[in-house]
Amino acid sequence: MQFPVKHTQLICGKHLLDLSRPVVMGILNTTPDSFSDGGSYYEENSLSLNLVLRRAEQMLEEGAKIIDVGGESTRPGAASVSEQQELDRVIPVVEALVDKLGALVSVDTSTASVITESAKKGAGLINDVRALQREGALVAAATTGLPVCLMHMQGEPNSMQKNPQYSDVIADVSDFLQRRASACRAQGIPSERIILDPGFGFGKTLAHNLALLKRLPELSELGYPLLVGMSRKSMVAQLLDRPVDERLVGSLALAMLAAERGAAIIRVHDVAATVDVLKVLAAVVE
Ligand code: 7PJ
Repeated sequence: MQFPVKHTQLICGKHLLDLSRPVVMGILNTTPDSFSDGGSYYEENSLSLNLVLRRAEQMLEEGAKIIDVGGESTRPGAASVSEQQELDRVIPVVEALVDKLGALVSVDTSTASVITESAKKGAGLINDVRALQREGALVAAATTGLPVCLMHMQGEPNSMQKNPQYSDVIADVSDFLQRRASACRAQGIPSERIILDPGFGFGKTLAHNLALLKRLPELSELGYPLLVGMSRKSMVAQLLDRPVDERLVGSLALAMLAAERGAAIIRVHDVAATVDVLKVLAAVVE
């Protein structure tokens, strides 16, 4: 096999991202309540830029090519954040990672003002779990000139896991992603700047997640690079019955399977271990 990405180089602001083989995106949540690393960077109830910088630096040393900064927890049942809260959490972090570490920063947001302000501070990629459907988000993203990651989600985070249903999960996800990619192109975002993501765990049962992983090559055929995020998610818990701090091995196995099936960007908490897995895969593929 060969890694299937067609547009092998993505222009992310000042950074050129080489996707000729799969790369790791490290997760950095600035929320106090994310399910896995939530609250890790808080001191006396306020976000510590110093702790954030140390963690980002570690992920870059371990081989992450992108740091994904999020300020709104999307886990089922998470508290909603105001626009101002999200700006307060995300913008100083983007600025610090860009200025102090020279990092390629992706912003995990659905909010137009967060997209615009992050780009001003030097973010290189917009990652939206709502695929730029919130008011103003699509225009804001197009105006930045940055690549966008469009993710599929059924429903909204507070209710999405209640009873997700599809007539054909692959076709439904694929149709949605193609529609959103068309909307982006119509707004002036060229296809070379579009990344797609099936949205593992976002309004999906275990069976849906497994079907999407098994048939990932079909999504890859749409011609856009794919991003996947399964790290420590409940699909690992359902498969292995493990608490969140014991999901590394399951997450690595899923990362390997996704990369082998064509994922270009793997979004994870455990950077060093995932980079090792991808090196092993690349050695076999090339
Ligand atoms: C994803 C994400 C994902 C993309 C989150 C978590 C929940 N962005 N943001 N894909 N998941 N593109 O990390 O468990 O799967 S937040």
